[in-house]
Amino acid sequence: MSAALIDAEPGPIAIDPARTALIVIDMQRDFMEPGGFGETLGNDVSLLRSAVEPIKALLAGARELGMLVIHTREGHRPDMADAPPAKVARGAPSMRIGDVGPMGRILIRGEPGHEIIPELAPVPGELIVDKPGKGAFYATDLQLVLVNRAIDTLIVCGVTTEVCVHTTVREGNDRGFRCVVPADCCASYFPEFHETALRMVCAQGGIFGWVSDSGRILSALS
Ligand code: C5J
Repeated sequence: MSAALIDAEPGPIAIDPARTALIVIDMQRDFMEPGGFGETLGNDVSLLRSAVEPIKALLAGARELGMLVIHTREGHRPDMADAPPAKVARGAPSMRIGDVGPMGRILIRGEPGHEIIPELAPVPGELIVDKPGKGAFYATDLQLVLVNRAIDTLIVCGVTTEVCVHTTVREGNDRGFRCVVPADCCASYFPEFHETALRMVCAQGGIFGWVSDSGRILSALS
């Protein structure tokens, strides 16, 4: 299909689906399920569930159109060589990164907790970007992948809104990508942070990008 006009804040944005990537951030068991990284930090992981069905719908629409779909996972090498000591030492969690929990070692690649939840599992051909930080561009090949595919627009969703989604949007915006955030496809352990983070994206004429939702994006793409 040619250009699609998405209703969004602060105003509509025309996208070319062939030059748009859907980036699903960190929908991993470690953030979504009891016993993972998110819960060790004292969070109620059930607050993130609201994003699952809207992301599933957006994924289905993107797959139908043949859009580029990229999933990210936050985590570290088993030897933790890429885990900054300052990150591992941070706070007073019940278990630290690398400790053994009910879903294997916390936030470590290859462990069950590091996997994307089954409802949103990547299908063959979709890219997975493993990242050691909060932003999906930092210490990954994401920018190279996007440039090689002539992508100019990113639809960025996942968890959590104010941490990894926001960091990725900021990184993408600085690299010249137009970033659209579907509000209902993001979630936070802190609902007030979710709301504020979304407002920050589209304030000041869209200082970091656009905010829309799965329904408006899917109707533009249909
Ligand atoms: C966090 C993330 N919240 N994926 N990671 O530590 O947002």
